[in-house]
Amino acid sequence: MAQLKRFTIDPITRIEGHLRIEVDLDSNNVVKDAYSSSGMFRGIELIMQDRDFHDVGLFAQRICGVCTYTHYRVGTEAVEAALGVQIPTNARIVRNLLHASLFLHDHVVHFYQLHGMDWFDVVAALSADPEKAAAVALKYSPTPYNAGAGTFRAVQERVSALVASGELGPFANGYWGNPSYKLTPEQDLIMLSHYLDALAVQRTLAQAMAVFGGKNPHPQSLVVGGVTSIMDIVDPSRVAEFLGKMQSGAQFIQNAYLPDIRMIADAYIQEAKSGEGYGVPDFMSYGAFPIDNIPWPKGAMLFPSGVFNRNTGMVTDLNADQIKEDVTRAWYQGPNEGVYPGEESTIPDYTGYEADGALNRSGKYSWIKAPRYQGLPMETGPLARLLIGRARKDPLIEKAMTDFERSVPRGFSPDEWYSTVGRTAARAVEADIIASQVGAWVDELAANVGQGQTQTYTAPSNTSGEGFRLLDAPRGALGHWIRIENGRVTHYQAVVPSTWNASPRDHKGQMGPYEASLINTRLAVANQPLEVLRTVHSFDPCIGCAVHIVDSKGAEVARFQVD
Ligand code: NFE
Ligand code: MG
Repeated sequence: MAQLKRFTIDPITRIEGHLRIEVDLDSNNVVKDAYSSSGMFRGIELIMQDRDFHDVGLFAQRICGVCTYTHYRVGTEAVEAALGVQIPTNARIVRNLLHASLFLHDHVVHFYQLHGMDWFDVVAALSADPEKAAAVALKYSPTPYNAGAGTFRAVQERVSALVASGELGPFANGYWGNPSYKLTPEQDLIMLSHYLDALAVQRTLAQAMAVFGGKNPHPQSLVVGGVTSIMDIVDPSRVAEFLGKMQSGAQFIQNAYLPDIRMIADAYIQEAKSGEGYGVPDFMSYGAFPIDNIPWPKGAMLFPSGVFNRNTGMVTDLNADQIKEDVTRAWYQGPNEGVYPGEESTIPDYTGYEADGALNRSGKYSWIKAPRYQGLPMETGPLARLLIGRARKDPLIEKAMTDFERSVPRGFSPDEWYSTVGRTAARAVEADIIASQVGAWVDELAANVGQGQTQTYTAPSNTSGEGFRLLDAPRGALGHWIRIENGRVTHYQAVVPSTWNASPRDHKGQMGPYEASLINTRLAVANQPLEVLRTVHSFDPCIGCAVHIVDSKGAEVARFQVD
């Protein structure tokens, strides 16, 4: 067998945190082996020790600067689960509205700012015909977003000036001209123009969060037992302000994001049909957006929970007992088969790199643990949520997926979801589903308030207990486990979406989802790993979340024990 070539991308950019991907290429530049590693260590779970339970959400929220609110919510709800607190309906709705603003913000920023340039060629966009581009935009939406020839010409002038100055700014270091870019120059120009529009849209969505959350990022209106947004929910002008900002985000999703994904699905037909970027066959969701007050997992959710296997087509109910974190190949101590997060410790065991700087492929090689469900790696995130919703015959999700499949001019078969194109499309479809619910949730809130139900908070009556909260974040399945004794935290463990997806191998040698998804990917140009980046980015990696414990020098880290 011919010698494989090692190719290292470190760091992966346009993500949160520090991620390294090492792949082996054969002589045709096809990926034959892949390793995903984080070189970053943090300590939020450890910081939680001995804190007053009221502070858990605020500390947990600092796990990440991107999905801030989600750790705030799940940390707070873990406390509520441990103490047996039932929050009032208004609090559940406000928490969902805040979550909706986070999901829409994250998905828009991800597709354009973090992932867009894996799909579109900025330099080629400059040679497009603006009149033709305006006509092309009409092929993907009857009402395309800010897509007139004049707008496109202005975008070209703006970006050309940047290129002429030699200061490419956000467009520096791209693989411009790579043959793996499949859009026409006119399609590139539409994407470039919406990339710039998205910068304003994300600001509006961040402002939406601040209406009920007080500020963004890191909102501050959740407390154990409910929310403190009482002044905002009884003031129709505040509710209208939130709704207006969310509706303007929804319009962008309808008229830019979804149409642009249709365009990509159209152009990247070969990548979608061949399943490029498909990784593991198992998909998991804890569910998201509870729409009744019945405790998890029995209550109804906008996105139902479950575990789905592509090969059998079967969806099964989740059993939290089946979650374990395997650290055989991660820089921690622990037994081979892993430990349930409710019992798990975080004991660093840093063993370093090979002498030539490569990952230690026979030993430990990442700060990211390897969560497994029933011993299996799971892909989690928007694609998992859609596949599980479809398998559970959820009418809203089924309709949204079918509508998308039909809306791609060349058609889009159900098998094509199992690809990088599909994973990216799923995020847009999900954003549209969420946006479509916001009006009804706001109406429900207004109806409650109109009937005099203004309660937003239930005081906790216990100070000790044990529990967990499983709820999906934008990137997938998020769990926080907690034990509280006499008002103080004695155990904390978070198992986060990017930990599932970016996980290293486990004691059985099973690859994590990023790793598995890269196998057989072919690079069009040997030293330009565009296709690898595209697939890794399609998961929307967040390494701050994934490790939640930073050794900035890569040197020996102090040892500490939780429990
Ligand atoms: Ni830091 Fe997060 C989300 C969580 S991680 S972005 O979504 O939890 O994967
Ligand atoms: Mg953890």
